[in-house]
Amino acid sequence: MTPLRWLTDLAGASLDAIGAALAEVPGVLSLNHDTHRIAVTGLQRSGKTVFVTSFVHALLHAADAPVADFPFFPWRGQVRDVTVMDVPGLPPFPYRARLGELLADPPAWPARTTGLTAVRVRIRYAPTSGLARSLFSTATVDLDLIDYPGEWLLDLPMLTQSYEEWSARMEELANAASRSDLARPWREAARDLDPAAPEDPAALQRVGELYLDYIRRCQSERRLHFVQPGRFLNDGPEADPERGPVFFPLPPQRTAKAARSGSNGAALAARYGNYQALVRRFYGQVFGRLRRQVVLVDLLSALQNGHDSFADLALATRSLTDAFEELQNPILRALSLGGVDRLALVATKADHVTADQMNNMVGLLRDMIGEPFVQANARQSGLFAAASVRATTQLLRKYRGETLPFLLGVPEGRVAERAGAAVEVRPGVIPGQIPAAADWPALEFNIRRFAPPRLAIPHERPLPHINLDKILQFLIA
Ligand SMILES: Nc1nc2c(ncn2[C@@H]2O[C@H](COP(=O)(O)OP(=O)(O)OP(=O)(O)O)[C@@H](O)[C@H]2O)c(=O)[nH]1
Ligand SMILES: [Mg+2]
Repeated sequence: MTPLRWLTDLAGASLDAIGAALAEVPGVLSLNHDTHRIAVTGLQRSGKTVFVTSFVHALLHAADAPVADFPFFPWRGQVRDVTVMDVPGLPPFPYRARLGELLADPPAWPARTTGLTAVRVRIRYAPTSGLARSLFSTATVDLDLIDYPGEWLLDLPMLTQSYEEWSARMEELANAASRSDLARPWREAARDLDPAAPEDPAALQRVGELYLDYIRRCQSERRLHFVQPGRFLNDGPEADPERGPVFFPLPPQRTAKAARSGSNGAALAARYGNYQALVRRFYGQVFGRLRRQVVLVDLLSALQNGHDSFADLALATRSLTDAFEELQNPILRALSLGGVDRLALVATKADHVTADQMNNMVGLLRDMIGEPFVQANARQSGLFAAASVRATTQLLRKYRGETLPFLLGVPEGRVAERAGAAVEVRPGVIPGQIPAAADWPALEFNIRRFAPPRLAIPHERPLPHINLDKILQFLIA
């Protein structure tokens, strides 16, 4: 389990400080200075840090690189200079360190990250059209990329649920075959707790610990993604100090007794209310101002992990996209939370499959997110299959009399210069939509993890990628 170390990283800066910092940057500073906030999120290991690193590197070098390296680069031919800087008031995204690891010998993927970090790419260019051209010789665009954990978004539904509704939903989830054994200890303990009895902080703590153990094990042992409350996933020095005392769902038949003040039930409902306030603050101050959003989804690892993991990823992903829908909800609008202008939904690590499977990846993502969402948000949302750093190359091989596409790559953990370190892999056929439960046993994938490619140093051109440029174009155009 990855700890959310973000608040330690912030060195004590509070969400208020982040909110204030963001408030200082309006969407357009002046006629010749644009700022775009691009928030990048996704569940653990979905590829956020690699994405931001490769994106920044591409922005730095795309102007001088061959067009084929980054075909859709809106400022090609106009760029004067590009610089990378911190975003005032936000913890810095360590771009140089991350790039250094990817370009090291041997290259390495970044370590896990846990918090919110940001990096600004400032592009100064010669405007070629519009008012800016007649008034200024140079215009500036700041692209602020923000990397934050998707688990925080999974808390959003809590904003519109009462404590009783939330409890009922969590109980329902805990009945799933993939969770029920892990859930037994806290459910038994919660059943034994009398919600009407006077508040007993020690008892609440004891049951709370059992609940937290349950959500953490759902994530670490079962690879299940949908757990709430997200800010309780980490403990110890990496715990989020703002999250308040622990709370947990009560069985539905018991929550009715929760109302009497001074009782266990009332205490839990109050703790839940305080947590809702924290979530609301995160949205209002940080997220509400991030108008361009990239959501990364690692469909392929979930496919490889099988039906339960995939079903849970689907649930978690739908909750993420519901979160964006909810932001349009009048109730949340009344809480002054902003919406998202443009949403890029990206199936990551597309270099793990052969090129002929890319459309299926997008189809699967579309199915996972649900046609109603895609239709309702067609104007602002885009679906992509992409690889931030392409670690494989495509080959054609004769196999049982047929010519078939294969991947060539070095499996993670092997050192590339050893002869034979690279392997040829046939990852299998990616279903273009969510397979029916009965079809899962017959499905076979060989989705491997690969070491990063060895690249020439210094690498003054975009890292090999799939579709990063299209995502940029979608977000900016
Ligand atoms: N082949 C390939 N692997 C990738 C790519 N992007 C990410 N990965 C793999 O996915 C892992 C996770 O990527 P990260 O960028 O660290 O993911 P993250 O979302 O920042 O993860 P956390 O910080 O743990 O939440 C990496 O260690 C790589 O193994 C990609 O474009 N191609
Ligand atoms: Mg990360």
